[in-house]
Amino acid sequence: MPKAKTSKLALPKQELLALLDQMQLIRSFEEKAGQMYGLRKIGGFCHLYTGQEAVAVGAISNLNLAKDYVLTAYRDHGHALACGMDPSASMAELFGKVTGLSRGKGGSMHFFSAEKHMLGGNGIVGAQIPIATGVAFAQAYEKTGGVTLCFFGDGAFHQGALHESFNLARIWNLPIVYIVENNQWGMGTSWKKVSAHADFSATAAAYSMMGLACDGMDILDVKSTVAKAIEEARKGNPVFVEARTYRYKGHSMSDPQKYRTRDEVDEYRTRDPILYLKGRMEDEGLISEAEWEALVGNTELIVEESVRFAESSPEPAAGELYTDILA
Ligand SMILES: Cc1ncc(C[n+]2csc(CCOP(=O)(O)OP(=O)(O)O)c2C)c(N)n1
Ligand SMILES: [Mg+2]
Repeated sequence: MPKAKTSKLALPKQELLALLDQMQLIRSFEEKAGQMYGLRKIGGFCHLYTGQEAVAVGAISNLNLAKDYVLTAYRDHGHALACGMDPSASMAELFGKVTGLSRGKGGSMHFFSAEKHMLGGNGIVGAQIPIATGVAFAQAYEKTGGVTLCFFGDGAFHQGALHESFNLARIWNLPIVYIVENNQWGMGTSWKKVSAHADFSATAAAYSMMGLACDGMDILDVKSTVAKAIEEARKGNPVFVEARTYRYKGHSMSDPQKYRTRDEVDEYRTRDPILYLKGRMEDEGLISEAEWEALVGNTELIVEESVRFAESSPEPAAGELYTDILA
């Protein structure tokens, strides 16, 4: 079901190209990570973000990461790259190398950068929600003018910690935007089977919060919706945004995907967020085939280089086993 093309693109060409470029970098990175997992260069848990690129890139493109913060769940590679974290250090983290973002000790689920204001990556479903609420509390308390974007999945929506956090965010007027990436599935369970409400964003009303919904396959809709949410949040009004999206790959690398049909996946692929933006730009003469090929070629070079870097980096030394960890 291709999306109906609406109004003219509201952003300048360079900005659109940058969004397309970031989404394509995430796509290339994730495809390479999948291959490297197959070759056993990467071990442990690994959850790919393919299909959801428009959500992280569209939302995070609105931030000023000098003062704003991002927190997310374990499907975190896309958010990290959208925050400007280094693809080579990201790949090295997946490889468990000392040059990785978390010195090779965090792995796929624990990408983190204090410098880039990306505070993880969290393997416990919903755990980042109260943590992000605390970050927003600090921003308000210290009057930094910053906001926090807190991403989580549809599977986290029913966690008690989310509802406690929403309540606190409202009564303390915290500068936070909660974004549920409703990719339709929590592991192998349809969100429809476990949700009492068919419209997540409507539940914001229960906390006197603004609730917004956007098409997570359309980066322009994500970007403008989250921009509006951030504007509210900076005034001390927390906002809850639902982005309807879809993950193309299995939940993690060991998922036989028996719970969904190939047709369902193929249907969403016809609305691919990257091809959608590219198509809209082509319609308005804002990208040529040569520009597109150059963009794809460049992201592939960056990703190839990230693999070279990860392969050639050393493992953490055995004596480092107990450093930089909390136990
Ligand atoms: C507290 C907790 N319960 C259960 C799990 C096991 N688990 C890992 S991912 C997941 C599904 C989460 O789905 P969703 O929030 O929709 O995120 P998605 O994988 O779709 O990005 C579950 C139940 C966990 N990691 N933490
Ligand atoms: Mg989900």
